[in-house]
Amino acid sequence: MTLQNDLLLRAARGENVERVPIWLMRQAGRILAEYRAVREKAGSFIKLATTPELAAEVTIQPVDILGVDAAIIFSDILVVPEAMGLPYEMVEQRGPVFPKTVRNPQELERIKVADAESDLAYVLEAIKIVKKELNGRVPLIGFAGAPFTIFCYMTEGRGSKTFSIAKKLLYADPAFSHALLQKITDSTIEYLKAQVRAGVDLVQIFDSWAGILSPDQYRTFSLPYIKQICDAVAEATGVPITVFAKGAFFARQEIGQLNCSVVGLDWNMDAAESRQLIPGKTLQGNLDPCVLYADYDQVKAEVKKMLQAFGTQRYIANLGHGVYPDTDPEKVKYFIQTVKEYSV
Ligand code: 1CP
Repeated sequence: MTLQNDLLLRAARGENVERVPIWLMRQAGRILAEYRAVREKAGSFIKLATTPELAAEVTIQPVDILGVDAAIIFSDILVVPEAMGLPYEMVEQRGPVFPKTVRNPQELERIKVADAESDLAYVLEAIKIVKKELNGRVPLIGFAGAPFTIFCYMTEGRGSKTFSIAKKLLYADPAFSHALLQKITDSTIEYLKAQVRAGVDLVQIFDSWAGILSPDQYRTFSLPYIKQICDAVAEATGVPITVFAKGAFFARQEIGQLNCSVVGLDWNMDAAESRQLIPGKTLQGNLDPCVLYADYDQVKAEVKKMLQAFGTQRYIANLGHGVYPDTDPEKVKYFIQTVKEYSV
């Protein structure tokens, strides 16, 4: 099916656009009262994420309500460890927790490479429903966590500011670490390929914890696995791939050389410097989500500054990380409208 609004895909491929496309990381989520109502009905985050009709409903909400130029499938990066044999719980006000972790070769033995078509069938089903219901209005983004970020949760068992248990393993047992990272990578490649077969138009890899690694460690434990994913998914599917490595300002040049079309930036990364370090790719980002707590005039001023810095071609407007849950949805709408208005 041809898309009515393919701005995001054209920008990702480096084709000309008549205005800058925009979407928001975490757009399908707690900022919307309409999301909270569906989540209430589902009973829990996990129930919502594993019920394809409901996951599809909250995926489409931001397209209708906020006017974004893409939908992102409502799911979580943690469905991959779950499919590998490590179930998680979503604890209210605290976030995800894994009752069991993987910290040694014996525990690794019990972890399998996920079979996307069976273990993650509910996500693939949600994708099919969304594609049908979107009916070509905007593209649908699929996603997965980068192997290192998934490794963090599988070893640590929960969120952390430092992920020192995960990082300790990189130093103490590199062979184990590489073996676990490879199993996650193999699972992720198959999962992203399955998402494309189910209908997603492009995919994003979230390396949310990239910034806790030193440049050397990043080159050893994260980049090679993202590279495997980009190479395999690009070859098998041809869809544009976005790599978003939060905090990895030090690795921009190397990320820019990956087999991907788009590089996501956080707000610590300067636009002009990033253009220089990442030639020939589309950039995505990078407004500080806290700007959306400021007044309307300040939001407008920051948007104009961002558009001036990135230009209108080879650029996808977004925040530098997910939108914070207590952001006023009216401010989010204003952000989106302002990008649309000032980028033509
Ligand atoms: O109560 C709830 O509704 C749970 C909140 C929530 C939501 C809405 C979680 C728990 N996950 C999600 C959905 C989600 N997660 C999406 C949906 C699509 C969209 O963007 O609109 C996506 C893309 C993710 C990805 C995700 N999950 C990442 C990578 C992106 C990022 O923000 O860096 C990470 C790190 C997670 C783990 C996770 N899931 C949920 C929480 C609170 C966390 C972070 C845990 C931590 O603090 O370490």
